[in-house]
Amino acid sequence: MLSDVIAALATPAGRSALALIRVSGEGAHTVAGTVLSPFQREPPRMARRTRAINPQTKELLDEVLYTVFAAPASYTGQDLVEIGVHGGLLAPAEVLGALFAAGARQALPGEFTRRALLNGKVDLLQAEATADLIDASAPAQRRAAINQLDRGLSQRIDALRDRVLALEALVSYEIDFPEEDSGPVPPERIGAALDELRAALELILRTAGEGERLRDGALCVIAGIPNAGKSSLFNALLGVDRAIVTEIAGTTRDAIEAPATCGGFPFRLIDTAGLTQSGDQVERLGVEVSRRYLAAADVVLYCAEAGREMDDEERRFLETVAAPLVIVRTKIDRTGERRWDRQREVGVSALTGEGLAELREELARVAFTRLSCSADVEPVVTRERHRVALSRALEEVNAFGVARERGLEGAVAATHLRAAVTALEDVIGLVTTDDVLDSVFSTFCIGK
Ligand SMILES: Nc1nc2c(ncn2[C@@H]2O[C@H](COP(=O)(O)OP(=O)(O)OP(=O)(O)O)[C@@H](O)[C@H]2O)c(=O)[nH]1
Ligand SMILES: [Mg+2]
Repeated sequence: MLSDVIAALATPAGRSALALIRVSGEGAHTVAGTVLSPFQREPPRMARRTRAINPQTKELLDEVLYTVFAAPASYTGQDLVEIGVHGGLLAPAEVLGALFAAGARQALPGEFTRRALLNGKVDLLQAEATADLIDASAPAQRRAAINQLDRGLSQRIDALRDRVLALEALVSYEIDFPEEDSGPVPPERIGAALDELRAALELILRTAGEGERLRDGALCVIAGIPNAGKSSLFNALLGVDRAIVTEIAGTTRDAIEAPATCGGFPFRLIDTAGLTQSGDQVERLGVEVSRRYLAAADVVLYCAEAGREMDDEERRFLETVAAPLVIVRTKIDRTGERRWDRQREVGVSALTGEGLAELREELARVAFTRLSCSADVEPVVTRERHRVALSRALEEVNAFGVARERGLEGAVAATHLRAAVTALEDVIGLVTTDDVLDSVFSTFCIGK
């Protein structure tokens, strides 16, 4: 299964100038050679022009450009052929169909990259970064993905693993010479190495919150009393009229979600029903939904009209908000309403667009404090999978410290370091079980 010949369209289906088909596996050259005529394996990595022919009917399907790669020097590490065909719906489908007739089978989502991983061409972090790069919609997501693809995060994890291995070596030295009172390794040295390791693990784990937010988009909930201008602001930030706006209080009944990019960072904007103690049942349900979103928010954008004093109820509400808060003064275009606390509040007009750029920057600063400050891209932990494994490594390192303090036998304490190494190797994917791979690759597109 890991070496049979697979083929897939690597570009999206639809009207386009060109499309790319990939064929990989043991015998990929033979399969391609059945369809492409003339076909030449040598020298590899050279683009050549040829004709794609249906092997059964001998019908000419397309004029194509192909490149042969010989194992292990290819994306998958296997024999591979890339065929550039004309785009559109038919030419790629006909050539692909001919390849299937010649013995290839349709590749599963992510199967090319999965083979690359199994053949040691990329590690699991790089494979994940490939998918992240394809899915990136905000510039910051692309920067993080390309950094991870370039082994930024992998190198960081490698370095942590080296630290644990070094500590393991120090400890094993101690185990080998138990009779020497202080041992050949001063205990302070082990203590210092342990502290450094712990600090390094904590440092990378601290990037997890923003890192995961960077992949999923920060949940930004727009709240405020009815008619405050929430839906208008939501539409203005999106640049399209998604939510209905009227002068009637209680227009929005349900939460509406839409993705948006602010200051280069990804957000999931939620427009909500105005917070009120309404008697209307539908409206009450809407308010209930708003409260649930508020509990999960990464940042709350609170709207209040400029020039209007907030009442006690609003103030009480603001005190209950757990997430970082951005207070927005809306409708600043209205004459005589240009008063607001410029130190702590952002004034905007959905009508004229004034203040929107500042608001976007403020949102990025609040939801991505660390990432928006570090000009160069530091590797960040972008998935729950990484965070869980790194936390496990930290727990084991801490358990090692406790075992030493309690004076446990060196060999027993050292088992925790072994477990920490395993946890770090899980992050990079050195030894990865099929179900982990299945869950990573299930989200890939076909042809990657
Ligand atoms: N002049 C001006 N009017 C605005 C602005 N933003 C909103 N409005 C008006 O204020 C009214 C309410 O706006 P909405 O965006 O529906 O307010 P909301 O907070 O979503 O209201 P509910 O969904 O009912 O809670 C509408 O009549 C809008 O046209 C603005 O920036 N300037
Ligand atoms: Mg509304």
